[in-house]
Amino acid sequence: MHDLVIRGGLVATAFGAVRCDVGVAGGRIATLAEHIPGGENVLDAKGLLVLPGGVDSHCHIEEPRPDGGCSEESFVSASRAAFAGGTTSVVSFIPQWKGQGVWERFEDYRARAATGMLDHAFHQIISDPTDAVMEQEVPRLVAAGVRSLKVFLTYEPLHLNDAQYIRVLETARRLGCLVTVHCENYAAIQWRTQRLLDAGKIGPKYHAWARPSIVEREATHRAIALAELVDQPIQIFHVSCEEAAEEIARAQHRGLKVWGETCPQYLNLTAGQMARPDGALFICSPAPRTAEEHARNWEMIRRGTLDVVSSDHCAFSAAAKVGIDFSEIPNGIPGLAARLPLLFSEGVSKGRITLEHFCRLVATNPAKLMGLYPKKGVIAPGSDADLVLWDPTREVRLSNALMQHAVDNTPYEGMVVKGWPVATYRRGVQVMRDDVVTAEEGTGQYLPRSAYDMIRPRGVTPDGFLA
Ligand code: DUC
Ligand code: ZN
Ligand code: ZN
Repeated sequence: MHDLVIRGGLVATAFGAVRCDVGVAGGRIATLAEHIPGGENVLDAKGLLVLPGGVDSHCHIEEPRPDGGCSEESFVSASRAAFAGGTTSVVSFIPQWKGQGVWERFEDYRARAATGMLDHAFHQIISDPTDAVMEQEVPRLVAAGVRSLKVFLTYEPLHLNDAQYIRVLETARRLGCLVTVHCENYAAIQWRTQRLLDAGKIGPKYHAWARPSIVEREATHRAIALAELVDQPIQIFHVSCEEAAEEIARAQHRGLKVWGETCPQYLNLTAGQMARPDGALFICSPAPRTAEEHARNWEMIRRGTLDVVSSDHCAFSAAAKVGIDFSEIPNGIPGLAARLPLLFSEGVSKGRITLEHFCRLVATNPAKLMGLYPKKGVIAPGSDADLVLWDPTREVRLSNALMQHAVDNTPYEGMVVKGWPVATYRRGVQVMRDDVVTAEEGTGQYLPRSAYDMIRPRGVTPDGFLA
C-alpha cells in the first residue's frame, strides 16, 4: 500500500507539529497516523523533523538575456542547489524584452525547465505592455497556466512607467493573475548614481548609497496606491526595510490584498559587506542594509506583514561581478540552497519564530499565494510527498561547495547555521541524502496554475469606478 513510510519523526506543518508516521503512495502523502505498519521502504526519522519541501516563489534560473544567452544557473544546477537545501518547487521568471512578445519565449523556457529535476511554475515579466501582448499573448499564457505577472519599477530596460503599470494591473485583474512588483524609484536611483559617478565614487559600496530605503518606500507606496485604484492584488517582492514594510502594513490594515515578501539577504547581509575587497559579491537590489534593519524586518515577519521568505536566487560567478564600477555590476546573489538553513537557524534555532511559522514562510504561504496549495507546501493526505528530513541540532559552516549551485561564490561563506537537511524527497522519491543529490535529470514537472480564490480582486474600488 505504501511505497515509503517515514517513522517516528516530528511532522511539522503550518498548523502545528505532531509526532506521527507518514505513509507515501504513488508520489503523494497517503496516510498520517500514530503508527503505520509495513511499507516497502521504511525510514527511521527519530530525532528528526519532517518538514514540507520548500517552495521558493522567486528564483532567477536559466533566465534568457537580451543578447541571446542566459543566466549561469541552469535548471539542472538549480535543482541540485534546491534539493541540497530542502527546496522542492520553484517559481522562476520568463522575461519579456522591449519590442518583443511573450508567447514564443514561453515554449522555449518551458522546454528548458523540463531538463531539470525541480517542480516548477513561472512568472511572466512584462516590460512592454503593448495591445498585442496584453490582449492576445498574455491570455494565451494564462490558459497555459501562468498566473503571475512580474513588473519592475526600476532597472533599464525593464522598468515600467505608471501608465504601463496600470495597464498590467488592469489586465491581471481581468484575467485572474497576481501581479508581483520590484519596488524602487528608477529616476531617483539614476539621479544618485550619476552624482556618485561624477564624483568618482565607483566602488561596490556605492551601490547602497545609490538606492537608499526611501527609494524603496516611495515605489512601494506608489505600487500599492495604483493597485488599490485598479483593485488588483499584488505581492511586493524582496522588502528590505521597515519603511517599505510599513507601507504594506498600512495597506493590509485597510483590507487591501497586498502581500510582502522578504529574503535571507535582508535578514543577514549588510551594506558594510559591500565595502570589502570582495564587496561586489554582496550586490543585490534592493541593497542589503544594517543589523538594526534586520531586527526590524524580523519584527515585520513576526507580525505577519511579511509572510513569505524566498531567495531571489540570481547567481553570477565572481568574474562577472568583481572589478566593475558599481552601476554596471549585475544585481543578484545565489540563495536557493541557503534559504531554509538560514531561516531555520536565525529564526527557529534562535527563538525568533516558531517551527509552524517557519513552515508557513518557506512553504505554505508561497504555495498558497502562487496557487500551488494544497498540492505543494503542506504535509497532508493527497498532497505531493515533497518532504525534508531535518536535523534541528546539526551545526554546519556554510561553504560554496555545500550550496551545489553553478557559481563560485556564496555571500554566506563561513556562516555557521544550526539545523540542516538530512534528506529531501520530491513526490516520494529521495532526491538528496547527506548532501548528495541523486535526482534524475528531466524529472521536474511543470505546475500549471488555474484560477484561485486568494488573488480574486476584492470588488472594491475607490468610488466604485470598476465595480
Ligand atoms: N534583484 C532583482 O530585482 N532581481 C534579481 C536579483 C536582484 O538582486
Ligand atoms: Zn526584483
Ligand atoms: Zn528577483
